[in-house]
Amino acid sequence: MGFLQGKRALITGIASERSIASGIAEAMHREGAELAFTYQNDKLKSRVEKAAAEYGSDIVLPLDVSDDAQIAACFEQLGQRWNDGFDILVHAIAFAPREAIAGQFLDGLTRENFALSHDISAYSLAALAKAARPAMQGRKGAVLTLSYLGAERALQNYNVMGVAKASLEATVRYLALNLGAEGIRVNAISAGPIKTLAASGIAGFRKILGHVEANAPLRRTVTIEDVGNVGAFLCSDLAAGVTGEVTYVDAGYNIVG
Ligand code: 0WD
Repeated sequence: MGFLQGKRALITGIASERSIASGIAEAMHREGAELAFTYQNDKLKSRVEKAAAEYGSDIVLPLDVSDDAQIAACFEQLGQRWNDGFDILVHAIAFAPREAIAGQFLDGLTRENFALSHDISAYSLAALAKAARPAMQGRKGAVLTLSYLGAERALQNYNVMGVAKASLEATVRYLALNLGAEGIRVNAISAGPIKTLAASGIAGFRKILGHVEANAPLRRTVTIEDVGNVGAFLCSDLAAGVTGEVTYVDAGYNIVG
């Protein structure tokens, strides 16, 4: 029996089969969880429907996190399918305008770029947790999000996304404090670089992959399977004593100088 048997998980952020959310879905499905999915826009709808079908799910809901009405509608529709609640919320969403994640921090900085990056990449975690909260009562719930080393260190090109990830990690801690009394845990995985659609927007990304391969203690980059397995664990009762944490899944890169 898988360690997520009997759990229901809502997975956001699938944009392709290379998405980190796809790796998390795969691991959660393997461990016995029942899955539901969201897609950002019509362009992604059929792709997410196909992924859902592979996991035996026909719960596929639209969700652009920049729109409050869509957030409300998503959880309302989910409640019609899972009317006695659900256990796991996976937030695998981030966005920054391309010009803001290339070159010098100040060159791509505008009030609009800063606000948009924080809105989609950090505020959305709190907004989704707030909307999910009523349905996660009394079930040992777990919320998981994805961060990156740029939250802690000033990395070339990552720029405003690093500032948004710092906000995301602080949001994890405040959510954990707020929701702990309700038995809901909130954690982040800080993943090493993985070639996905979002990552290809970051200038110099290939160079970063090579640098990690050469310098990480494990001398390799991580895969979406590596991240998926740890994500499944963190959202399971095996991790019942862990909340408010940022867990690195990066082949050890963050510990080297
Ligand atoms: O190296 C990497 N790939 C790392 C990614 C290292 C460490 C962390 N992460 C994080 C990302 O910052 C993000 O938070 O992992 C999370 C998932 O990213 P991913 O799997 O690397 O990227 P991708 O497959 O592109 O999925 C992210 C998706 C978007 O894809 P695109 O590329 O189309 O922007 O986030 C979704 C969207 O589908 N997304 C939204 N969903 C709902 N509403 C929105 C939105 N407004 N904006 C983006």
